[in-house]
Amino acid sequence: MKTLTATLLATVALTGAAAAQSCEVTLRASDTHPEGYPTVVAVERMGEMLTERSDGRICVEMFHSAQLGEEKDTIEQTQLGVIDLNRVSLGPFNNIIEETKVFTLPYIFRSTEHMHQVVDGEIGQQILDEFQNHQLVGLTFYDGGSRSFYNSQKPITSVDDIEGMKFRVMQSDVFVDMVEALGGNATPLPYGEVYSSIQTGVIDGAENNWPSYDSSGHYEVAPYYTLDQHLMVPEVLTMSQASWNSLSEEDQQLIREAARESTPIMRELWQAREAESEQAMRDAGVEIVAEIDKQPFIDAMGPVYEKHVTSEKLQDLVSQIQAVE
Ligand code: BDP
Repeated sequence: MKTLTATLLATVALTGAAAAQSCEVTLRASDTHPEGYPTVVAVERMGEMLTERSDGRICVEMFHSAQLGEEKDTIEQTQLGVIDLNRVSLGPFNNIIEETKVFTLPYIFRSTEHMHQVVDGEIGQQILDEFQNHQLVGLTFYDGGSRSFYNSQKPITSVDDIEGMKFRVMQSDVFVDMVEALGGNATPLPYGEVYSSIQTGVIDGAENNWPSYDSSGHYEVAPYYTLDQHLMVPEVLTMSQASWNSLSEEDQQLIREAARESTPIMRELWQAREAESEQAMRDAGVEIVAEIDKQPFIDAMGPVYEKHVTSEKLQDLVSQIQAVE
């Protein structure tokens, strides 16, 4: 009896140990956002799908809150294979993968629906395919909402108010030129430096969507938010090509599918979070300029398109995007 119990216990212990160690592949995932943010949750869900579908062989370990670094650095780390999965804004890819610029041009998308049509369709796939030429695999797009200006100084009610103001932008020349076309001064900075830069007056403000404005706490130091919605920058889930190449074709397929399936999950979470954050900002006393004539903002963007949409390839992509209903 004693022996039997011992054997049983040993078996249970072994099974337990085996289960704990059964992840043959652990994919390290990076995100700048905190726990609970829609992008973070979506990648975690993707990890759960992968673990289940691979009978426990593939796991995803999420490093949220920029634990692995700011986006520009994590992109390099992903190209090197130090980070396996990386969820980032398309913005910091502009200076690396030229084609990504077309999705980050000011006012390129007419609505969320238009953006979904484009990124979910052939043009989206074409942009994802471009990552292959840069040691990366483009897996799927997530939503990034609309980005608007906020600042510490005053309510912006027209383009004229931007004159001479200093705004942080993501590290991409497209956004530097965008702010300059509006008469402001642009400072490209990593996301994590924005709060203190506003607080110390190095910059007057920045621009982002409701959930980021909320979760970063930027509203505490920049309580004037103007809904000009100049950008709708999709976010992208990428994988290191080095990590990708080390997997079997079957596992690559599992990853592709789980990534794709995480997009509708993300979008649902995003929709809810956008509304929640907007309400939280109103409750926090942010002064919101919601009624603003966007046409002068749109009209000012000509030089940005002229400077960045230069090759025939990009011109063609822009026309294709505009033609999508
Ligand atoms: C947020 C994006 C995040 C960017 C951040 C930024 O989700 O990926 O890092 O903006 O402004 O909306 O840098």
